[in-house]
Amino acid sequence: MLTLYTSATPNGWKASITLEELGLDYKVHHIHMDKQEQKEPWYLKLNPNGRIPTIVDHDNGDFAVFESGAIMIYLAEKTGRLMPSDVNGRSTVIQWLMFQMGGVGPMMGQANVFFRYAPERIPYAIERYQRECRRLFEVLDTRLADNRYLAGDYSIADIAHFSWVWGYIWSGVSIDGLDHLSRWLDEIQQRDAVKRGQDVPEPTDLDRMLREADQRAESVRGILA
Ligand SMILES: N[C@@H](CCC(=O)N[C@@H](CS)C(=O)NCC(=O)O)C(=O)O
Repeated sequence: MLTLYTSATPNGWKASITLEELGLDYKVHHIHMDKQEQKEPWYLKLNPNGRIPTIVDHDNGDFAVFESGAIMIYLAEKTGRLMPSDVNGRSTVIQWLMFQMGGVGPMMGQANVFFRYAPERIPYAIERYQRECRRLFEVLDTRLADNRYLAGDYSIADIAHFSWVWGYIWSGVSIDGLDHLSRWLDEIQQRDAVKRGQDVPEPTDLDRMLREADQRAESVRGILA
């Protein structure tokens, strides 16, 4: 039995999809980020960075793991699945996982901030992060041209990237012309465990988020006019 502390965000889905794929028994503790629960002292004892996700493994003396990539590696190694144990196979998965942790995740995160949430519209920042996301997507597309999955068999590297790339429209980054990436995205999206994991701790209605964002943009245009 494990506890997952999470919210409905890409980094949270990386942990919940992995737990679902592995069929592990876990309970969900919804961290309400709108109430800043991730900064409360009790939570900082589990995750010094004050962010989601975190897991606590009750079968291992309540061992706590923070950082989504570290959580995925811990769960894969605990079960011996979603990552091979031979040196080269393991390294290949970790390389693509690190590419997500250091590249796709932070860059899409910044694209979201400047494109969706910043109180001031800064075209230089929006273009910089969206262009870098598109470049990173092209790296994934090239890899997927000759490979069904990113690192050998379906692995935590695929789950990590899927959780972020799925929201490309929210980041305002096109995947037009990236046929291999689209094919991979469609395939992973069809997996039952992925669907279940993406509904943790609650379903995300991307269409509604996009409609509401459009309405907000309309009302701002209305005020400015
Ligand atoms: N490198 C961390 C990043 C985690 C992260 O940025 N989580 C976001 C949600 S996706 C968060 O908790 N944001 C709340 C905050 O910054 O206070 C990881 O991969 O676990």
